[in-house]
Amino acid sequence: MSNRITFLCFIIVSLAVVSTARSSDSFGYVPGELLVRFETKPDGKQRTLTEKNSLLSSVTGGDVAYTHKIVPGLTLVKLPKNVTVKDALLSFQNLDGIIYAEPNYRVKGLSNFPDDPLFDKLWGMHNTGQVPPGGTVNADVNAPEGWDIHTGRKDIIVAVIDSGVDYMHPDLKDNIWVNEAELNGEPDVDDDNNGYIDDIYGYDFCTFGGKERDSDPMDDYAHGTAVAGIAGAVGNNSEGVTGVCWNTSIMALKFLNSSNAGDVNDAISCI
Ligand SMILES: [Ca+2]
Ligand SMILES: [Ca+2]
Ligand SMILES: [Ca+2]
Ligand SMILES: [Ca+2]
Repeated sequence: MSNRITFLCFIIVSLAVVSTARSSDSFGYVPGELLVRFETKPDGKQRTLTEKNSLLSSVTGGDVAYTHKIVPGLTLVKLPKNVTVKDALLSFQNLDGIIYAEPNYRVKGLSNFPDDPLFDKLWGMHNTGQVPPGGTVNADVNAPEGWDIHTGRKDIIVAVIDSGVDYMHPDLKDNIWVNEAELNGEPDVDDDNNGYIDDIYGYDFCTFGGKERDSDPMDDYAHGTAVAGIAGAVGNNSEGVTGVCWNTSIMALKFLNSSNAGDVNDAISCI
């Protein structure tokens, strides 16, 4: 079970990395501006404004518009109208007297926080040190960063192979996979001809301790439901928690019995 949770974590971490890369592409940078850091002079002093502008005029030109105090020599440079950021970067980066130059990148604050009332308990998604008090800030999967890009898709089915799933749970029912052919079909008939009769929400493959297989994967141990919630509790629905995916289709496949015991053969059958 923990392997599956880890796998989900990897997915969302990957999403967050993609998110960062895409952000700088899609938001871009402020045209006509560069952040330029000037070297300290050999005598240990900073260049004067005139000296800085003079250095800039030796290449593309430009004017120092703002001097930061927190980083010695760091300035905002406004470029002449006919000079692109790209061209100025090439010139400035190879110029003696300049430590570095970079675009004035636009950035965007995280906005996609769900309204689920228990979201603040989910430190694995977004850790502000809230649980337990004094927890490690940002020891999490950066879920909000991922949600700025994507919150999931109904057409991607997530199979939860566990003790079953409470497919009636108020914070899961809208994200449960449904086999429409069986839902609208005949009882005791394999309507979609897939080898399983009445597999509406998934299937119960558990035979442990002499139990019979059947079409109802309702959770009777509560572990599979918790796993399903991590993967795909409905997000931003003002209810309970949220899953890594706000929207998804969870297929309930049961192989563990009501005492959380099962066997490998039944687990394979779920797959
Ligand atoms: Ca984080
Ligand atoms: Ca069927
Ligand atoms: Ca049927
Ligand atoms: Ca929810």
